[in-house]
Amino acid sequence: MIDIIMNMTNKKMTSADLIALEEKHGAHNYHPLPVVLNRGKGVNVWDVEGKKYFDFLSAYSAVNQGHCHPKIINALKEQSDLLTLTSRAFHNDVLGQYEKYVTELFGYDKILPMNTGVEGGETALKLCRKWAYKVKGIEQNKAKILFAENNFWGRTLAAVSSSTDPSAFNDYGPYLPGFEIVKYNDINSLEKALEDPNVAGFMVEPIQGEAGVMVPDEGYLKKAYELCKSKNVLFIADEVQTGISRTGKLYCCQHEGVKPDILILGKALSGGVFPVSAALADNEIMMTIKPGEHGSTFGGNPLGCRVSMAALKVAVDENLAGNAEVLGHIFREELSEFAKENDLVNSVRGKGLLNALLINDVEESSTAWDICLKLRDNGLLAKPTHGNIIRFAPPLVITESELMECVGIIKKTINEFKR
Ligand code: IF1
Repeated sequence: MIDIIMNMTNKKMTSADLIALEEKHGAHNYHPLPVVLNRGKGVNVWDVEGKKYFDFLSAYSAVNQGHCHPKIINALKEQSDLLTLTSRAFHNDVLGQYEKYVTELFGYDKILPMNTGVEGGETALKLCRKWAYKVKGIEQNKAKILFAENNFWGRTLAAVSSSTDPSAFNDYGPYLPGFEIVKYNDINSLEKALEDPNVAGFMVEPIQGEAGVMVPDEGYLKKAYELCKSKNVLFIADEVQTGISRTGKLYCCQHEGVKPDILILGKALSGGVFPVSAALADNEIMMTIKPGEHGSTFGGNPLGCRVSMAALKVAVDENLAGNAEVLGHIFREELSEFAKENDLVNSVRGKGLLNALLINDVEESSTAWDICLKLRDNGLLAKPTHGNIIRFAPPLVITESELMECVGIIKKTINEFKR
């Protein structure tokens, strides 16, 4: 354990000391739950005072494989002693092997490796525009891309230009043009927007995470995909949060047999050990970008590729999708029953181990936050997505007995909660 010692007093720094450092020296662009973590293993994390917690956020589904999975950490350690970064000015001996493994696993001709989820999204949109002009034949600078209301795909100016959430886009104008909004889970809304021949793509989350784990109607993704195909429009799936076994399949669109034209991955693509993201597509789309037309210093670096290969192998070898499917049903059954007997809980929704609890209060309330503070006191970490919605997303390595222990903590906390 690395003890962080204050030089002057030789005193171990407390959570309060460390929060004060962030307050004084860091931008105030977050409002974290007041807990300071310094260790993680599997489904558990520990704070600097040594208190143990169940992690029910998984860094927003980046730690699907569990904290510090030995196989992923070993890959990181091995490669970090060999070669970490060459840039794409030169080849390295890992990238090609990684690209073969990932494209065969997901069933695509090619992958364009990036780092953060939002870079994966940006890559997908640039591919979509290139394809619009070079393949579909839309007039230059006229291509339109559709997004779903309440989408979230990151914090860049392009991402906030497509957002319908004022807290995401306020004071960041002027916004990128060529983006239009359709209602989520509404085929008629999409059909109407697709009448415009300049539409080149529709980018959508198969389940909207930040919006509050909004699961669309059965068949929505399939119908949306077919509508796009009928209009020669690219169906782009943002699976940064729903991908890598989280919802009970390798990626969420597989529940409806949909193979997106462009698949965006991130977060658990590396098991939360190193920033790795990607856009996957077949040649007609991927080959529209020529050498020098897109990339990134760290994109496809050997360290990230080795880590990502290990993370994907863990997801497959440990059947994390199967575990998520089975335990997700148990979680929703338990909490649905609980909702019937507790008037504070409205309902539970989700797929696999991406779930949310709807609290009987208004969106602007602090109830969900206050419940999360009590959950923290009781040894479980979760965070609200809205004032009345709590997301529950544990690492997919969780066992049934650990899940039932956590269901007990959630029920106990809510039963004892007083507004
Ligand atoms: C924050 C939210 C979740 C994502 C989807 C792309 C990205 C994300 C579906 C971009 C990232 C993160 C960002 C992080 C908190 C978290 C988040 F609350 F912001 F909205 F998960 F819901 N597509 N989501 O969920 O990936 O560039 O961050 O690697 O910004 O606070 P990124």
